[in-house]
Formats: sequence, structure tokens, C-alpha cells
Amino acid sequence: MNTPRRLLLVNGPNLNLLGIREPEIYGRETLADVEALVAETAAERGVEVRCVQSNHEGVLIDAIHEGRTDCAGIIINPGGLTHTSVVLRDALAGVALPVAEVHISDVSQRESFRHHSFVADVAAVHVIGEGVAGYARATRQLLDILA
Ligand code: CA2
Repeated sequence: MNTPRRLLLVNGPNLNLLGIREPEIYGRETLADVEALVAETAAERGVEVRCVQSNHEGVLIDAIHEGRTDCAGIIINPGGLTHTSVVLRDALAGVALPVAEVHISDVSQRESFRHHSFVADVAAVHVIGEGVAGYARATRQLLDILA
């Protein structure tokens, strides 16, 4: 396979609050830090990243559809939509790009409503509970799949 030129990074609802609220759960890094980390990690292999964060499900779905035209894979932390959204899952399945699912916190150790992910079985990579650093590992694993 040719080296991919671009990845899509999608962060879902409320992740714009990273570093501002609940640092005991999500750490002190901001969304800008997450986006810079993923961009730097992908740049190690000459790959660009387009970053999207939205609090609106339809905006996320449109971004995923647009990614089909010029992105080789998707790194996504769907936030709370992980546990509720069939439509987000359908969008990811529909574009048929390799997906890496990231969660900052260890959702398996939190409330039972966080234990199910609608995205898990359409994702090829899962990095859960490794803090913001998990985005870098997810990026590398996704690029390994695409190489
Ligand atoms: O651990 C994760 O990355 C989550 O995807 C984060 C979601 C949560 O609903 C999932 O169960 C697990 C919440 C994102 C909200 O992020 C905030 C960050 C700072 C302050 C408040 C919310």
C-alpha cells in the first residue's frame, strides 16, 4: 500500500473542555495539546492530520463523510457518543476507512453505562485508559496498519 498522506482526527462532544474541567479524570492537557501530539506523531512518518472537534453529532458525521475523499484513516474519541450513537457507528462503517478508537479514561473501570461502545467493532485499533498519550499510540498503530 502507498504511504497515506492524511489522517482525520475526530474528537466528540465536550472534549473541547480538556484541561479546563475534571483534570482528575482527563488530565491537564488541552484539546490543542491532543491535536498537536497527533500531528507530531503522524509527521514522524510524513503524514498530515486534519483535526475536527464538535459538540454536534451531525457535524461529526459530515466530517467523517468528507474524510472519505482525502483521508486514509480516522482516529476518533467519540466522547459520550461512544455509548449512545448508532448513527456515528454507521458513518464510520459507511466510509470504510480504518478506524482507531481512543478513550483517555479507562471506561471499563467507570460507570456501567460507559462499558458498551457502539464504535468498538468497527474500529481496528483500540487504545483505552492511557491518558492523552494514548492518542499517539493509536496514531502509530493506525499508521502501521496503513503502511
Ligand atoms: O475517556 C474518554 O476519552 C471518554 O471518551 C470521554 C467522554 C466520556 O463520555 C467517555 O465515557 C469516555 C467525555 C468527554 C468529556 O470530556 C471532558 C473533558 C474535560 C472536562 C469535562 C469533560
